[in-house]
Amino acid sequence: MRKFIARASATALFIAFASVTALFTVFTSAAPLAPLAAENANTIVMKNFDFAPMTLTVKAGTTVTWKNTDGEPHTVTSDTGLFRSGGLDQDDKFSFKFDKPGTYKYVCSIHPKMTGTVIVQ
Ligand SMILES: [Cu+2]
Repeated sequence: MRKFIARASATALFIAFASVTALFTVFTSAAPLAPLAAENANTIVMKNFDFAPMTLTVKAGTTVTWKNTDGEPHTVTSDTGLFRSGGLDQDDKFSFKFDKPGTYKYVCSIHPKMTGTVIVQ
């Protein structure tokens, strides 16, 4: 009898847990996430002394935005001089519109090991 009760309460616990999980999934997968993803699609984040993603592929005419999340200043400096952000402090942003197809390499001029590439199709 005790064994049965233990099993029954384990089952009840599992069902309760599953219901909560299902509800949580329903609420967290609601529509508001979609616009956020679209907004971030052409954003490159500077984090832990890296550009993320290191390579971003976009269509011609796209404006790419960089955002520095580090406590250290970074820059977005094109290898060819096409664009140059100047120093970006934490939470600062820089945007550039890529009109022509090509491969655009850039670095952080303060930390030259930080490199990134934008591929415009
Ligand atoms: Cu840097």
